[in-house]
Amino acid sequence: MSEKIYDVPAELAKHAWVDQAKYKDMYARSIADPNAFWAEQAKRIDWMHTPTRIENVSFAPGNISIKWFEDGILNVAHNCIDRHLAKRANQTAIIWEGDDPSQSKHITYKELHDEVCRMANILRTRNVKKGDRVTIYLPMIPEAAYAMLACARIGAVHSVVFAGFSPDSLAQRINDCQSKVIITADEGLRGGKKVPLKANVDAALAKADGVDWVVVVKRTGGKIDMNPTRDLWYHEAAAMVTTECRAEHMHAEDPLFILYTSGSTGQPKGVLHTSAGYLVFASMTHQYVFDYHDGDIYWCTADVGWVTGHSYILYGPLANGATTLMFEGVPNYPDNSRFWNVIDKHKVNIFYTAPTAIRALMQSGDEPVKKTSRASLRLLGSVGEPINPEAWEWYYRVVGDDRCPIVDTWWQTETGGILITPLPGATKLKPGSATQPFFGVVPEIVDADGKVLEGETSGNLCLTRSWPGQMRTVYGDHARFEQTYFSTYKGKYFTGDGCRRDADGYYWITGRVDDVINVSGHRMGTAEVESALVAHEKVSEAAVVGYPHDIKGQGIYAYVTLMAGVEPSDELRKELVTWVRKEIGPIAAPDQIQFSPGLPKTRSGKIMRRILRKIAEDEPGSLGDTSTLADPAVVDDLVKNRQNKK
Ligand code: 6R9
Repeated sequence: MSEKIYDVPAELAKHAWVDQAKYKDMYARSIADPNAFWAEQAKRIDWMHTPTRIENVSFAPGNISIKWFEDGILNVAHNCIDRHLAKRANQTAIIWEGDDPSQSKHITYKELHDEVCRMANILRTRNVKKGDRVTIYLPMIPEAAYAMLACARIGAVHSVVFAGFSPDSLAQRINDCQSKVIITADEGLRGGKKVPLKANVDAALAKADGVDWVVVVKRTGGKIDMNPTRDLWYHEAAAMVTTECRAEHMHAEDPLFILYTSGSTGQPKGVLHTSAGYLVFASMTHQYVFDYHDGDIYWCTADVGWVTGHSYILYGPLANGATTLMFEGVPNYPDNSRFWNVIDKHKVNIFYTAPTAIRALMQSGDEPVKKTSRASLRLLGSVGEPINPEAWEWYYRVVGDDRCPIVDTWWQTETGGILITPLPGATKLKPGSATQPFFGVVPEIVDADGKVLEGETSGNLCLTRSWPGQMRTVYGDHARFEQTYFSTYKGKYFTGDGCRRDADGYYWITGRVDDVINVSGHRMGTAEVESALVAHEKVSEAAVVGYPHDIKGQGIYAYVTLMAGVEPSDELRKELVTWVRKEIGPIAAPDQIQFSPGLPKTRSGKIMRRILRKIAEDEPGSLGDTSTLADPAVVDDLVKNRQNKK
């Protein structure tokens, strides 16, 4: 671990929202009197009724209940748009940068208002009501923002499904939350390649019921099928509605969105976020963590299909009246300078991306970065997985020219917003550490038995208190919510992450301790990839683990046992990779497949994943005790045929 320390730049501290003294003071107040602290923060948004009850939370076994600002009434879209119009009607809300570098546009707050109202009216005239679910399956085009905010405006609950997911994954998510409407595009465009979104929706709807309407945005003009009784073109419907649409009065705890995420077992969970607490927290963290000031150009490279896109492309920045950049493309198209060219083109001040992108770009050397200016940059951010100190140093030195602090922000879909992070004007940086808790956040490190570990230590990361952005439930399955997050360590929220606390009280997230792997910053349940593999007719059994991967952080390593009589071959390997891509989506494609006649099982039939992980990591010398295996001999074969020999 690197122990280099980077001081807060003096100039930055002078103008920052929060310096070191203020961090200490505000943090202490947030813990000593959360009700007073969050009542004050609630003022950052507009209310139709100001809340008088602030925190009402129970983490008690059998009674997990999380409510914030519960008697408040508000509308999230009003807060992200209408309330800014008096001052910012002509300010750019969204800069859209297309996949093709010659395409970009600026959307003002007034234009955003009009387009969101149109989309909202399209939904309203098709009978979408408060509480109804709408699935959004769109590429990174402005209509994705219009669609999300339109739902918020009329009180519908959006479920955005990443446009890289397969028809099956989409169908599963549509069914789980029973969406009435799907909003999609003809095709997506990424790195010059087309993605058949409408065709995927058609395939998904062959397996999903209850969808009345499919709204189709024309992006590429590619040929698609339109079902005349179900599908409508967005541009045609938009021409028939007005640019005014009343914002629904919503209770603080009314659902805002569902976002599916992978866990260690079973199907993806519908993480449910509600209106007020989520918005207050997204807005506050966006302002303080990125030290956002009026006039800044802010760019988060995530996709709106992930929580980072929800909180830090859309809701946080727009609640703060910011100019937020939305990028349709990829980091290496048309070439490896794309990010830096976009920064120069739009004079980006704050840039927030993922370690996997940094590592990939680092591989092509300094030149593609150095030939650009990047003089506008003031602050850099990282999210999605642990950033290794080498990548951190390169990001700092080459991208930021030794000038821009890096905020390494730890959080999760479940947390709604950033929880452990530096504040750029307050926190000294250590490469690889997410540093210190945000206001109101109390991390605790526990051992396997739940014993609280003090001081310099490492173990499993829990949070002992609620914060306003916390998820409220698993959609339709509150028991699973409790089981997943509150049953391992009673009375506290368990994050699923391992963590080290150093002598300075800095937190270092070490990665997942459950059967979730993090591939290029995307969360994947090993169980999901396993069930996709065993759904193939030639596969009898599969076990999937993560292994260290230079660019992706973790790669997917699959052990596959074939049906009797099926011969292993490279062809079959390719077939299985294609199969998983089709079943789940390209992000779940295994990097390594090892055909293994047997898997290491205990006498009670449990697969010993510890052994599989060590073999995948190419560390056959440290398998530990294998004597409890039903057949210790299978290990020799696994070791001999491992795929990842260094
Ligand atoms: C926001 C997001 C959550 C998991 C989380 C952890 C990992 C995210 C991190 C990080 C180390 C960071 N993670 N940020 N690990 N340092 N700065 O990524 O949400 O997709 O739900 O993933 O990602 O393992 O538990 P999500």
